[in-house]
Amino acid sequence: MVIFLKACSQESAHLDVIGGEPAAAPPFFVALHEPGESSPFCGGTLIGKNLAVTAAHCVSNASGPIEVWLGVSDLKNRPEPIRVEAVRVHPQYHNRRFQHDVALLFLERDNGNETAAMSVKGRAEEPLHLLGFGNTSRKGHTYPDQIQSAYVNEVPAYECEALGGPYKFVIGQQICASAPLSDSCDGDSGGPLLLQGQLYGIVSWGTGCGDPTQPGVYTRAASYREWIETERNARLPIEELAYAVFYYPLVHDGRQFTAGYHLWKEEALPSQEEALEAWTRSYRGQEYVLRLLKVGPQRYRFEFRADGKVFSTPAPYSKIGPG
Ligand code: 4AZ
Repeated sequence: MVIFLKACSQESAHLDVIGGEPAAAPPFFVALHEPGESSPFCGGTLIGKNLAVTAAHCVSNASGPIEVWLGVSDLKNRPEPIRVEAVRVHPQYHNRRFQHDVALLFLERDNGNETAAMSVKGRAEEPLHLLGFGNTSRKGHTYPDQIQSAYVNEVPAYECEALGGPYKFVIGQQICASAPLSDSCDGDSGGPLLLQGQLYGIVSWGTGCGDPTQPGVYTRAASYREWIETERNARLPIEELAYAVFYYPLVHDGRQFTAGYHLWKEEALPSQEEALEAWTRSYRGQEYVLRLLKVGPQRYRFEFRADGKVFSTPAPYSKIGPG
């Protein structure tokens, strides 16, 4: 992250988050590193149980295992590393245009750290908060031990596109942001851009660092909510998948549970009364049956039949509706 302090200048006066004050990392800040290394190569954000989001370009060429530190503020005082069990890079990630620069990290554990909510806002009317251990110098390479924090402002998409060059590939699923004295830089990639404490963007790229006429570009987190749910569900154990059919909008393609997605998209979740009956639907020529069984007052069990198999949730659930 590049932050220019102009001693005694008027410009620095309104950048109240800097001034050499070290920041504290929120518990959901994720620092990616190679096992045995003492400094991170990218940032990320914990967004769910054992689940972090980062930039695709951080992990798409990974040649070995990756570990993370959660909530690390000072690299001289690092918490126990956590192993990344699996990486999922967005299938449309374009490594030259930097579009869909998003990837998921499935962690071995998350220590119960607080997770970041994903912002649903489409436009930031207030400054966006950047956090990272990236390069702090515009020309050279200086990497801090203490996490850096700065604020940048969203630049309208049309202005950003009009800059031409690589910026002409900026799409709606991206955010451009700049500030007179602050920017993200190498090493900040994958890390959070927060709006009101919620995940709004993911550090992706920019032309150089610290030139306010060349904004930083961020992956728009809200554009990937569906994809993230799909991937999250794809890793659920099979007994939980029937439950997921009802609770999440998407289920992993290529498995019989694609039917669940169809149901969710095309139909409202059935009311309690209707849901007590089984109903049959056909999806891509395949029939499936969904049943919601009432097993007590406000207690339900889900059953899902497809491909001649029956899956049932192991325990009754008391909640009906999107989780
Ligand atoms: C990078 O190399 C990088 N100024 C990240 C952000 C920006 C530039 C470069 C934005 O990872």
